[in-house]
Amino acid sequence: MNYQIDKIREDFPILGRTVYGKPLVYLDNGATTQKPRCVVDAMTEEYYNVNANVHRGVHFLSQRATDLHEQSRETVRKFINAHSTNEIVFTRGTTESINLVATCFGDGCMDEGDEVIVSEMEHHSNIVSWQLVAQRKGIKLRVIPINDEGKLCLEEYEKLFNEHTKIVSVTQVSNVLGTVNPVKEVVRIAHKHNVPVLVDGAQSTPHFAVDVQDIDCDFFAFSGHKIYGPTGIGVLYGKEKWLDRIPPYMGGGEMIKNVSFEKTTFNELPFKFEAGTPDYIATTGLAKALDYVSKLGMDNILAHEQELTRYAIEQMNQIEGMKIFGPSASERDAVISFQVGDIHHLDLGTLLDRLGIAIRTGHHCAEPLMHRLGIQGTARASFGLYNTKEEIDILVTGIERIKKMF
Ligand code: 7TS
Repeated sequence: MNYQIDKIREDFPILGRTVYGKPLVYLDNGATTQKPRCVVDAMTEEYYNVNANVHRGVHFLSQRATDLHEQSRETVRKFINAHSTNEIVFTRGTTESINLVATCFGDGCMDEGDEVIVSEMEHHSNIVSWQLVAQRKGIKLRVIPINDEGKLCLEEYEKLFNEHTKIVSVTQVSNVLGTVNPVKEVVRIAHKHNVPVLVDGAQSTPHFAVDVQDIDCDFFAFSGHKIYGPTGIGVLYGKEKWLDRIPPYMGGGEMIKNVSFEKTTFNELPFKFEAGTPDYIATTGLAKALDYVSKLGMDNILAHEQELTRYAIEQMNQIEGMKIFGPSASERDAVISFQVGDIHHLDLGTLLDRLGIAIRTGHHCAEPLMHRLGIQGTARASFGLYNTKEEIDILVTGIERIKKMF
């Protein structure tokens, strides 16, 4: 495999910096990823040379900015293999994408007593958005349990369906356990019951190739900043039949066809869901990021990160008192949540930070999962395409050092 890690790391200026005089070891990629120079450069270039509002001007710059923005939509379409750019809605991120579906599907397709199925391992964004609909409309959340390995119980899932089930909303990869869920099977079962599925792709898209037509999901959400793109931009994919059926999310410019005080008609897809000036600079950055990972090859990124994850689990398991949560190395993505003896995860994170090592600690916005695991929180190392085995060695040595202090 021609994966030149030293060269790749040079694309990310921040990886060259130090923290407290130590080289930065950035292992918090599940929270957000660092940006390659090409992403930042493309955005700066657009601000300096192209900037104008999109979809409205007849003038040169506006047309050029619109072209760039719509080319970015096409780049996203290709990246997840959607059928049409009409199915690609730009949002601020996964959270907004999920809220859009919960709100609009909830308003348009759900009545009191109806049910949404989520799982026990969801991020709060895929729980609370539905709870808000539940409060407004009197719908109920049903929950797919997980087993002790941290995998979805599919037999229990199937039992949750009844005539009130209107939608299923599950994550493709757990941001805590790293579990890669069999979303294709989740969708197949739901469709047997004529129920659509929203897949949360926040933690999958940065790590392996996603094909929404193959998964056959009805909605798919992901964030730009977790896939080496800018903050504040994300994507909602939706099958046209569903985007046509559900009402708009926000009202404003861009999302209308005609407005009068008597009657307003809405714009065609995907603009019906894009009220106001979009972050057209960020869409350019996102497209650059997707081009960047595509050029490296999602399969190469996956192979590199799997190797890192296997190595990390092997090395970390040598540490006495180490407890790693989630499935075996071959069944998980590049995220490792762990506890070491009775050292509090916050102490672990704080002391690792003094060694220049950035990890995340806490409940990871998945409190129901923490309850299921019977814990308050964990330390979490999550890898990206630029991490190395040397960095894992530094993490392991760091943990050993901290253990000696306790
Ligand atoms: N869904 C999953 C599975 C996530 O991991 C996250 C963010 C979100 C949704 C929300 O994404 P956002 O971009 O809209 O914020 N997860 C994390 C994390 O694990 N650490 O920080 C953010």
